[in-house]
Amino acid sequence: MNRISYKYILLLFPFLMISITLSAQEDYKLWLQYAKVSDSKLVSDYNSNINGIVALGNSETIRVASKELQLGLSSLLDNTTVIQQNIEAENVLILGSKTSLNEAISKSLNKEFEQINNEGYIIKTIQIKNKNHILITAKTDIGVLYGVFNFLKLIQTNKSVENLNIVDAPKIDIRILNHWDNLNGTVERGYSGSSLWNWQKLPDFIDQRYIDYARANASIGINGTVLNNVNANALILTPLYLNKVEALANTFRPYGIKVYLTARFSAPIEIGGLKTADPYDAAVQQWWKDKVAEIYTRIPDFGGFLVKANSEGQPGPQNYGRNHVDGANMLADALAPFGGIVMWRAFVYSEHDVNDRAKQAYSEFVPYDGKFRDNVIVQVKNGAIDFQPREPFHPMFGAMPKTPLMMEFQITQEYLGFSTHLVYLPKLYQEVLDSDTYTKGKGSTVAKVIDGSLDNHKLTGIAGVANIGSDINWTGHPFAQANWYGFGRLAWNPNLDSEVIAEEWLRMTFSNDLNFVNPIKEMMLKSREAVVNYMTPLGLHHIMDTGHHYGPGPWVSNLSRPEWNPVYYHKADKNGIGFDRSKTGSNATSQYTPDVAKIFDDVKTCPEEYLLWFHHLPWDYKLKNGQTIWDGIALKYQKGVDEVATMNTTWDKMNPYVDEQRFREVQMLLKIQLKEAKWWRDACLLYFQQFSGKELPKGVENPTQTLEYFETLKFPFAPGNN
Ligand code: BDP
Repeated sequence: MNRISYKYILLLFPFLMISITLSAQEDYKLWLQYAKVSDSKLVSDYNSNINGIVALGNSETIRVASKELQLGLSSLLDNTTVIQQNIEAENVLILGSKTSLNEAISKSLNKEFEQINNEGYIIKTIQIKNKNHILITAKTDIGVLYGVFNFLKLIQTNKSVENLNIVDAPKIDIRILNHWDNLNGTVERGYSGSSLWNWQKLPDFIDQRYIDYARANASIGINGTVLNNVNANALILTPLYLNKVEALANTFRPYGIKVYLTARFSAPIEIGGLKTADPYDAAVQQWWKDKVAEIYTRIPDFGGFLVKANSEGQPGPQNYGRNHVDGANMLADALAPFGGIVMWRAFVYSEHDVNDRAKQAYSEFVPYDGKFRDNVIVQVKNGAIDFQPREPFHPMFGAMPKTPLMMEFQITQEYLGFSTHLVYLPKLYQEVLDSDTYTKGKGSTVAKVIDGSLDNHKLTGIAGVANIGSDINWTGHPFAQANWYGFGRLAWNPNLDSEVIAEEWLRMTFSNDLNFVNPIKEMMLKSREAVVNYMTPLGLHHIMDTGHHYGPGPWVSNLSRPEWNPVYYHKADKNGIGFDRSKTGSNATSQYTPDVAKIFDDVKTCPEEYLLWFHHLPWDYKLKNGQTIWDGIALKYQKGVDEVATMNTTWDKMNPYVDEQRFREVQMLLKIQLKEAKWWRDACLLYFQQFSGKELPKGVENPTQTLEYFETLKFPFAPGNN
């Protein structure tokens, strides 16, 4: 490089830096962009309704809430209204919890207060001495904070703030993220950088990101976080680490976020110096009691433990001839005096069990219904196999009426193209939540099982395996932020429509311009079916390459555990394809209630999206549209690719509505997605074609590489696989 160009760069440097920081900030700001409202008429309408803020109460949370309000209003509306003490002017925004309100106002809202729980909020236009004001109130300060975020959302999405009367409350108590973060900074199944938690610098260094993380979560109502991996390291329970955990808990507290930890079942041996971790052993019980007491002296509102036991090699009560109830209840007894809970995972399957893997969790857990302590909730994964692009709902939902069950969704895209593919997951979550278990007749949806309304449970919860990491944009893909957002919204209310969620998110994150919102919303909504089509159409599942799960690997058959091999799941041979889970096969269908079992069992009534999940069918079996299975599969793979091509052309037109950096990022990512969708199509079709022996139907593009080529692809350093 010559001197002139050096000089040129040096001159440009400050500007380059500014533009990098600015656009990076957009990525970083998630859905809390607070971009200036572009319609000036709207701005003046809003401003005429907001003449000042009166914040009642002086907790940290109220401080955070009023700061948020000031930030939002100044940046959305250039409204630099300040906090004031008295309501003198008209149209003042008042925020404060019930106890901080004067008696007359509080009484006038009795009806509304009755409708909300401790985390709900009320946003209401009220009159005081004939003057209009907007009141944001709740039973607790955290409720007020939720109200503030929702008030700002009205402005962010250009809704009216006249005559407000909003009463809203979460339907599920524990709305929690599960971080599969390791103490060495890596993230299991993480595709957006390393762990947010800098254990080395904690507790003294509080990274601004911890605060921004808490704020983002509070804005969508998430109220808990499990900091560390379910494949747990006992060291997190030592004083060295508890000190650091305490610092994080202190940081998150004003935002209503409780900290939970994973508990390694063998911790009493590994860090406690005991010879056993047998839950029947008195010394072991005492060790956990002492450990829990120690945690609560540091973190008085500690949430409790998440436990993966006797699953994929993790230690558990079965190592001592005890069962899940023994293990969970021992921990529950230690936590109960402090109000803590145990989230005991039901993700279990064993290589020694010759039964269909899809049946094992149900078989192992359902007999224990009603035997767990009141502060135990069983955490059931979405899908009896493992977070696939599509799985029928887990048969445990509805099958344990005497035990609270919580849902575990995966937000990180282990099986859905990592953080490279644009897949809008709330569409998937909604499909599962709306599924009908029929356990108490029609309408016994999964949502009703987990919000406790079906069986009257007090303890309710929903967990999302986080997709958050150290990347500037938090989630790797700008659109993966929508999955974090959407998880939070559905955790708050599992009956929300994923389309409504997509629209709010787009408006807050990018633009209110309908020329942008409408086509991109449609693109998001279709993206989930697209990934199903180009990866695992018609009920195929778990045919990803093994270990890292990146890309197709339907041919893999050499792993020691049979159920780790894709061939176990698709069972393709000369006679056909699919896993027979009907009465004639593994009879997994019998784990559903008779109404549901009947539908899945009969190949004629089984929804085609689950066809090969429940049935093994000949290659020339006719689908409802008259296509053979072979043609149907091939055309679905092609359709998935075509859908991604359409996503590309849709996005290419969005340049005018999106900042340059995010526009480019998404554009590049969609190109990779298209390349990988074709890879999936070609590799899977070439592989299955060996068995079907049939030509590709008209309309399906010819593969550009051989099967041997695809089989030789290796990715030893694919992320997330530690
Ligand atoms: C599988 C993941 C593995 C997790 C396991 C779990 O591949 O990394 O540890 O689930 O949920 O999906 O425990």
